[in-house]
Amino acid sequence: MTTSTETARIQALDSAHFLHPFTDFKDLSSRGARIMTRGEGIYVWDSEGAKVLDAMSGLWCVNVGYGRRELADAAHHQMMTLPYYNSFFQTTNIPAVTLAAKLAQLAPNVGERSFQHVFYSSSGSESNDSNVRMVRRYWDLLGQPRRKIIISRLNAYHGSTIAGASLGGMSGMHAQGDLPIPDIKHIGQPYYFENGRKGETKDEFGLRAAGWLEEEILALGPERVAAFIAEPIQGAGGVIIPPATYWPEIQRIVDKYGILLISDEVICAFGRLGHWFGYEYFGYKPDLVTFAKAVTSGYIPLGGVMVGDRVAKVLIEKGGEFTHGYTYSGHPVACAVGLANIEVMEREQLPQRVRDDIGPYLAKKFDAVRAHPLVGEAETCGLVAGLVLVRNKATLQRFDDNLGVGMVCRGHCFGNGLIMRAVGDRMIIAPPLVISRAQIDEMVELILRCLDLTLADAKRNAWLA
Ligand code: PXG
Repeated sequence: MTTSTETARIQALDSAHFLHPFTDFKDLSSRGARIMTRGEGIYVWDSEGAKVLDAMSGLWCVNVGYGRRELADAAHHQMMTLPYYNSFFQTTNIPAVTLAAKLAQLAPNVGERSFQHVFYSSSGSESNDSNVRMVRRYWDLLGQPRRKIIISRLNAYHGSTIAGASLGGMSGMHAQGDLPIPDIKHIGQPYYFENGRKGETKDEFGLRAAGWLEEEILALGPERVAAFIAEPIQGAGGVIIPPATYWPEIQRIVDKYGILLISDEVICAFGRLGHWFGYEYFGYKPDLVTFAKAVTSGYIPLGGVMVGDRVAKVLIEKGGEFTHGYTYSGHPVACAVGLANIEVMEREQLPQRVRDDIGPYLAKKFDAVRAHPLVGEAETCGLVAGLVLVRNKATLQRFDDNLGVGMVCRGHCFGNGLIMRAVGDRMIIAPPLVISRAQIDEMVELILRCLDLTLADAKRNAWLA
């Protein structure tokens, strides 16, 4: 713990020198950033000594919780043995090889599609850039160079590099920097609460939303479409859980037109949905799987792409040199931490625990959240959950965007020892997979308290209908 004077000093340095990601610099400078100093289990502490329940696992990544010695020891040991060596010029290193083999073992084979190969990066964004490079190379090598277009979805998040932000469907990001780049198209998202029609069931909507992909393929011409990219559940977009009919229909469509399927699992892999990978939960068959974040539980940057046999065979057999890679592709320290992280997850059976025990427990506890007068819908899947704040529970009328009701709620969370994210009028959580039942109770109580406080504000400001 530091003193308030020390907090003020660090905040002044922060605003003088550190440009934060996705931040209004001037606004942050006027309020001062909260300084996080320590973490243990599912909690973090700030420089004023306040303890906070981190229901976002950092930023969807600290799946094994804070303070795990095994991961720190693995980094220390690897740094003292071989902190770095490149894998460009016919050299390799033991942690990178061992982790690649481990990931290949964990990624379930689906039908004729199996995953034997990994391409490493240091983040989700870079991994999706690698996907664009690999997908285009694949079709070039097959003599179909016109297949360039990658179809994605509005409100998707696929990273913040030029390609990642283009693949993503965030209008605010596209508005800065002339994005998307050419040959990337977007279809609607499978968000029933927003896009479902009156009288339409969730399942009917799921089929209709998947149908937008077929419509887009036909409008563009199937011979121009290279791939479809999607998150199993849209994370940063607000935890949008697709209806059960959505993914099987997407599978039928990509198979019909022979286009590649990229599953961006930067959030959904490594136990979040109760499986090692999100595509297992929904039962579809991707050709490429993006991972990052929880592969190391966020202890050190690491990302990559699981490359399915369909693509790998072509790149390996026909490709010659693939002119793409990063200095830190297969970084030995990051891969050693990844291995230690997966060892912890296996030993503590974290994916199974999410699937069979703590995920269903969270779902049950969320009944109370769903019943809250300010909540129009609340859904969970594994250990992610999202809820939407509404002006009128009976009619499900939503708040005007300009009121910033989500930010009001987030403010109450911030002041009451809970980290819960706001995405517009949706509040979302993704707690560490090690959270106990008692801690889920504590988290849900905090959520309800913050919803009560937000409701009181809404009443006071006459925002309710
Ligand atoms: N794909 C998905 C599905 C992601 O969630 C990325 C790619 C990019 O990963 P990197 O490691 O390059 O950041 C992500 C990252 C939020 C938020 O506000 C979510 C992410 C990143 C920053 C903020 O929820 N996800």
